[in-house]
Amino acid sequence: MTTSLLISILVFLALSLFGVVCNGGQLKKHFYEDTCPLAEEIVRKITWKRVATNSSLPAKFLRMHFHDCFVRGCDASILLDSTAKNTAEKEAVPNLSLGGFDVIDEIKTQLEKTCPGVVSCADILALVARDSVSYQFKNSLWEVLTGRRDGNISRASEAVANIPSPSFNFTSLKQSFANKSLTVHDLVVLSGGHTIGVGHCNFFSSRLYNFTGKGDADPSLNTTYAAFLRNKCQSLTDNTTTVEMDPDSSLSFDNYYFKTLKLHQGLFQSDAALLTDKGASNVVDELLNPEKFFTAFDHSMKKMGAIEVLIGSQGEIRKKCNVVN
Ligand code: HEM
Ligand SMILES: *[C@@H]1O[C@H](CO)[C@@H](O)[C@H](O)[C@H]1NC(C)=O
Ligand SMILES: *[C@@H]1O[C@H](CO)[C@@H](O)[C@H](O)[C@H]1NC(C)=O
Ligand SMILES: *[C@@H]1O[C@H](CO)[C@@H](O)[C@H](O)[C@H]1NC(C)=O
Ligand SMILES: *[C@@H]1O[C@H](CO)[C@@H](O)[C@H](O)[C@H]1NC(C)=O
Ligand SMILES: *[C@@H]1O[C@H](CO)[C@@H](O)[C@H](O)[C@H]1NC(C)=O
Ligand SMILES: *[C@@H]1O[C@H](CO)[C@@H](O)[C@H](O)[C@H]1NC(C)=O
Ligand SMILES: *[C@@H]1O[C@H](CO)[C@@H](O)[C@H](O)[C@H]1NC(C)=O
Ligand SMILES: CC(=O)N[C@H]1CO[C@H](CO)[C@@H](O)[C@@H]1O
Repeated sequence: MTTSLLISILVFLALSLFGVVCNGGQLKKHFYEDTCPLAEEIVRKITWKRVATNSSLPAKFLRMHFHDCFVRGCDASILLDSTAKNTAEKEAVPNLSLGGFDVIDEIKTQLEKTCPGVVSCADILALVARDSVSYQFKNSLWEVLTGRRDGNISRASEAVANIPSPSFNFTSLKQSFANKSLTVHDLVVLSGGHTIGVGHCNFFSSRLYNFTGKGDADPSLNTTYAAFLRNKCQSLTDNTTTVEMDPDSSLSFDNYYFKTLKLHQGLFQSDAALLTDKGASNVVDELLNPEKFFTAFDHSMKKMGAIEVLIGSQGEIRKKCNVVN
């Protein structure tokens, strides 16, 4: 083999590896530049208008995008309604308290007027997640590549199988993320999404009242904070009360989540679990620096937004986001 051939092969391998590691597969920047130039602006305008009057929406959309990507990839399967024959993802227990579907519908209706049949619901959701969270900064917090296409299958059972549970330990969390080609670094960074939004009592109340079945509390939970939470969540069965995941800063996207983790005030076992592994806990320490957190969040969101995406002629462009064509 000639040296130059060997060099070309090495360069090719290095470039492919770079491509896989550094971007979202075959998604692109501004995929709709020619086919629907106003697409991203329309999404942002409507999202910002709605977030301006409803501050709980950014958390809803960030979580919705995560749930979409973890089940059959980011293909808007989370937006599909159940049918007579099929129970859809959005009915699955982990999906409890999803919301904001009406905003997606408003955006889709406008996009179908402007450029019919062009912009996928999967891209709309990825953009809305970014734009809703970014409203606070009037600037895009992370880059969203586009070109996703919509799937036509949505099963509640797959949501249950793929979405990590708040009672997961570190090993199970790591496995769940690895199954989506996400690293421990991504796991810790993306858990930072819990800097906004709320959790229902029943997802963590065993930590307050009956951790090992002996009427005890989780010893890894800050005792002062546990007392505060017991005051909010008065019983093991309370499934209506909600608590801010990042106390006093649950409407602000920042890195305080990692500060609360260090005070042993992570709300779920899955939050507290990030301190139980040396590697993960080192990442927590690194993300106490806000600049590092924002940079890392951009990078990990791009990876999450590229999980098992449909591209090219795969899937379809739905006409309405809640039903297949
Ligand atoms: C690491 C594994 C994760 C687990 C076990 C988990 C679990 C949960 C649970 C149980 C809730 C509360 C839902 C409720 O009571 O209504 C929640 C809320 C939330 N999660 Fe996660 N989550 C995880 C990762 C993520 C990721 C990767 C993101 C996004 C990057 C995210 C974003 C959110 C947001 C924004 C909320 C608040 C939703 C709202 O206010 O309605 N989570 N999560
Ligand atoms: C804000 O949006 C959420 C999710 O759709 C909804 O449950 C809530 O009622 C809305 N709040 C207001 C004030 O419109
Ligand atoms: C791993 O992902 C595949 C799809 O990519 C899914 O079918 C499977 O249930 C997942 N397993 C776990 C343990 O999350
Ligand atoms: C983590 O949870 C899994 C599943 O419940 C269990 O099999 C495993 O033993 C746990 N690992 C540790 C280190 O506790
Ligand atoms: C606590 O857990 C144990 C073992 O699972 C159970 O027998 C007991 O009834 C629980 N206590 C309450 C108050 O639910
Ligand atoms: C909350 O718990 C009650 C009583 O156990 C149950 O009937 C209801 O379906 C639950 N609600 C939700 C939203 O899970
Ligand atoms: C528990 O939280 C309080 C603030 O509420 C903090 O002062 C204390 O250091 C925390 N304890 C631990 C062990 O992190
Ligand atoms: C789902 O989409 C695929 C193309 O991605 C198509 O072959 C299949 O017929 C569709 N199934 C349904 C039920 O629409
Ligand atoms: C928004 C939505 O569809 N939520 C559903 C989540 O799942 C429960 C059942 O566990 C349904 O009752 C909700 O309607």
